[in-house]
Amino acid sequence: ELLYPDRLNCAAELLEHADPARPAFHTAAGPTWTYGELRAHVDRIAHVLTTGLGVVPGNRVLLRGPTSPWLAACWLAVLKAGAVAVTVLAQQRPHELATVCEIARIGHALCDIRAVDDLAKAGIAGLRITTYGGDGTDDLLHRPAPATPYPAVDTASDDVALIAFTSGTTGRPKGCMHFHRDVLATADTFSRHVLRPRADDVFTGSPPLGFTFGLGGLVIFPMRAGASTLLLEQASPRQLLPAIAEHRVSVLFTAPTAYRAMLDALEGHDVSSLRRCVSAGENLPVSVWQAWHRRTGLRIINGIGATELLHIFVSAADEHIRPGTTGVPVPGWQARVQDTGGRPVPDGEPGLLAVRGPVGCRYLADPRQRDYVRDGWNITGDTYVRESDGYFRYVARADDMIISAGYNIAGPEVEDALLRHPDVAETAVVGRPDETRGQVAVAYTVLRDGARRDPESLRAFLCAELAPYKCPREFVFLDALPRTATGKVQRFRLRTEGDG
Ligand code: 3SK
Repeated sequence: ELLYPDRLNCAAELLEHADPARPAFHTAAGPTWTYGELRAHVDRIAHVLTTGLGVVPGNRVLLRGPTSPWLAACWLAVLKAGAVAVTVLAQQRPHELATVCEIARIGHALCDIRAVDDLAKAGIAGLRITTYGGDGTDDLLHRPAPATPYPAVDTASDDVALIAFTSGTTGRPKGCMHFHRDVLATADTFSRHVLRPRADDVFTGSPPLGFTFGLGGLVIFPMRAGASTLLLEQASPRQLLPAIAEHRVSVLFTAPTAYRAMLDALEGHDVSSLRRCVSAGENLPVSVWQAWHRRTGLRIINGIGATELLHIFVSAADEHIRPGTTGVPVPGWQARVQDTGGRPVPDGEPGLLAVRGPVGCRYLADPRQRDYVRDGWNITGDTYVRESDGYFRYVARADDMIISAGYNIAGPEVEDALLRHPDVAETAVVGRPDETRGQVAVAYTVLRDGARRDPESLRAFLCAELAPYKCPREFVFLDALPRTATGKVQRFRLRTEGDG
């Protein structure tokens, strides 16, 4: 069991234990910050926030900017000052930002000067915006502040530290409140038991800090271990590969599609420094796991996490990894598969994944809380099978199961097969309403450069791999799949394609 003191400020806890002389953050071009320098920057920002800007404990502060050491320092300073950090994604547009500010009643924003236009355009009444990274005298980093340590605000371990927004794939965004102790709990469960980082590790990855997958993987976990992170503003697969070689990165966090794209570009890149590769955010096709293993010798750590629960709760490490499954409950977590009435279903049968552990879903003023938390279990919205040996195998998002002429078809299984076709770069298989069959499976596919659009060849390939009822009725070719700002495929947009 995780025991934290009643009074706990997680930012102070993350900052205080590392050796001040050791590296904390690297960037592609700029100088490395040591933990001592990071602490000094955080303390300065916390002074400006409280004495200069009048932020008081409990105030909610919006943070917006590309991934950078300054964004991470602002996040730590807000928490150290006892305020609540609300991170948003750089891609979010003015009306989305306005919704977040309205839901979370945000009064202050710290915004990278390069990302301020959309925030200013949102015209949010009562929002005080302070920029960082500019050269004006009112810029956060140029404002006068004492050069003395900032004493962390004595927060309770169950004071809210951050509100993470999830857009889901549709609908009004939901704000998920997380406590100071939750931040440490993610590091003391998934990171401590599965990732097992060392102080000499160098982390990097693509998820933005406004997505808790990135916040955990690139800030919380490395800091908890006294390790360092290469924070990349641009982290496409083609940019990750040379960065891994140049900075001798040892721990990589990215999404399944990025592993697949890196495989195509791997030739000539040295990734021998990697010792841990984590994949989450979407289903990891077994073919991608196998190809990565074949080419690099590394076993990708697959995981399922949720913004509602802050980070990963089912996963497995090293020799415990079983390709094609997500893994087992992370120590500290329990998981089961149940029916819609909350009754556990037998092993081997699909049902809804339900989990409980040190972090729980707490939506901010949202009645959908009742759907997510039932009888003390968090219902993640994923369909899973628990195998008889206790491993959890992903089937589909519960909303994404395709029911066609009485058959249940899991889109990810068909996608996995289609991805083995040499011409296929990306694919999403969804159900489209059909008068006679209820739904039919449609494969939306992005082909590799130069490949010919040949639905018959794809159909023949799939029919050799899968039972005929699982083969899509239709193939639609796209230049790119529609994705959310966090990289998840927006299947609802494909399902309703053509609905006007
Ligand atoms: O939403 C997700 O898929 C996710 C995965 C890992 C960690 C955190 C999150 C939110």
